[in-house]
Amino acid sequence: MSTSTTNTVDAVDAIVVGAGFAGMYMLHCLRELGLSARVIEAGSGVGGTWYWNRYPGARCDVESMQYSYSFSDKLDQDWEWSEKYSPQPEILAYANHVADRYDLRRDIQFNTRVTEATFNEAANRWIVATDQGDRIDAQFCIMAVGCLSAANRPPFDGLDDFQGPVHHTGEWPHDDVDFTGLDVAVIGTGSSAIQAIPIIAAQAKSLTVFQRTPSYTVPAWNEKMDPEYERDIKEDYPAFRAKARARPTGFYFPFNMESALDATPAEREHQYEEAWARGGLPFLGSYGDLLFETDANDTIADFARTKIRAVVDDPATADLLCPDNVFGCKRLCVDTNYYQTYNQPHVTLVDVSENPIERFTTTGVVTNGIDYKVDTAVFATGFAAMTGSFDKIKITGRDGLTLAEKWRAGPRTYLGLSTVGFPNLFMITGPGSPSVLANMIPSIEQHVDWMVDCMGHMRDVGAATIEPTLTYEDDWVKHVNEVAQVSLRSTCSSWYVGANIPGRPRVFMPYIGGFPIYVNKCNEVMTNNLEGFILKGAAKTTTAPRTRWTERWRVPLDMDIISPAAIAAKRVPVV
Ligand code: NA7
Repeated sequence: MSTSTTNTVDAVDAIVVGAGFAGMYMLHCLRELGLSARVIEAGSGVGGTWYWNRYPGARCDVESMQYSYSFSDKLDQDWEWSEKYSPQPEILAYANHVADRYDLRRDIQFNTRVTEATFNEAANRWIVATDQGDRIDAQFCIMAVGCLSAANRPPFDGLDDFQGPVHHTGEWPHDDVDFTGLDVAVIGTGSSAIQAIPIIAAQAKSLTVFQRTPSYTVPAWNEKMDPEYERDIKEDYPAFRAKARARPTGFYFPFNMESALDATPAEREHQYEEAWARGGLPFLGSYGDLLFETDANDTIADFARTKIRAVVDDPATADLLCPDNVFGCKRLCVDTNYYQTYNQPHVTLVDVSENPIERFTTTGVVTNGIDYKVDTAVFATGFAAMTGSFDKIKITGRDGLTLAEKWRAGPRTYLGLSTVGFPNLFMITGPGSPSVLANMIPSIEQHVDWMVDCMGHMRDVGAATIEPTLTYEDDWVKHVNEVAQVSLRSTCSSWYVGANIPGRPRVFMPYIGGFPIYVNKCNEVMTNNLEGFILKGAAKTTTAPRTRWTERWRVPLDMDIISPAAIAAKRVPVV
């Protein structure tokens, strides 16, 4: 579909905002359900996060065999990943393959940004407006806008006067950016920076990294895909998927339920060494209580700091790189040669924790009175997570209430799927769902499957709108907050709580209770005739929803790991 410049109102059953993995799968399912749909996408291609984050070294931190759609065994069998952890171009190629394979592009309008979505109460329909002048009328408005899609660009003084190019990792140019022979600044040391820094350092004449808070990072030990491993999984991919879905993280890895504090120092050392040698996010599964007990967490944090000091030659730089906060409180990073990079003579680490970046000059970055001369700057400064992508659109529900107003003190949803006052507005991996704390693609599929069954049910019973009740929404928000308090994760200033952006309310946004518990809850709500939701206009309210899509989420759970006893004993792996 080409970009429209008309002002006529088009009508479809569902409008989907975003053509990342969420919007693509939603479109595929809507078609199967027999609903008409249009997807609006700001980029010129599909892939969402993997379309925008093209920075050097961008790579998924969930293993390739687990980071893909699971809805088609044929797709699972046909696609081949080349590495243990997929690089961004390969994930984007996969997204394009899916778009071609299911002929998705004909219902996606690219290069178009949704600016407003307004619920018309008289008609029970949404009117969606775009920056290309479109006005689209739809029964359902489905937000597939991504959790990390609104780039945070700190408004440093003097930035407009800086003569060199400035690139944000999350809005990276499509043309190659060549740092050869240049003096480069990288601002930020989160996941994106940690992936990009070793690659940029290999090209640049000099690299100055401005660090406000050091991150913990575990080596990926990335390698070519082991054909035997791939063959084993593909022999029974559905069983492997089921095993992964039964894990709190939505992906499978070895997890030790024991307490770190019950082990002797020698046992712990052995356990951490083994887990470090396996690398990646599963390192956090070394013990069951690492994210619950500060004393337990101290043991893994000490181990990680020892590893940093063993690699980094200069003790002062090593000290700066050693975090002093809870291990895994902020999102754990996964790297290739990050710490080694600081042993190169042309790489400098500048601490801006106490003396923030004051300003940009035409030729540099000033902090603590020192002007660091650079030709170009990379902002690896993260995102307004979870709600930032909603904030970019003026969303108006019943009684003229905007979503931004409703969420002023923090997002409020029922199951992260929908919110009171905004009938027929669905959110894929919205705040209040496991989303970023679980494997994103299964999280997306589970949400979409639930929504498609829900929309199918509405059609079956002739309902015009669906909306949660305030009581159920309040109870869910309370539960999300209570569970978050159990974990040490709620204690630090991460993007999980919105604290990385000045002025945002501090609320732990994702649901930390674990993917299987959450999925069970969604299944239960569906089985109980959409408990907690009000359907209006339905002719036959007693008909139970058919569960054509959600059925595949009724998997046996790994009760050792997610049982109430495990939760009470604070032994739940969260990544
Ligand atoms: P992150 O993890 O939010 O990292 C952003 C980094 O930028 C972090 O080190 C911030 O320091 C730093 N930052 C932000 N603003 C400033 C200012 N004003 N001055 C100096 N430094 C600043 O984003 P990423 O893109 O790396 O990763 C996001 C997720 O993508 C990641 O967790 C994975 O799930 C994939 P701070 O820590 O706030 O002090």
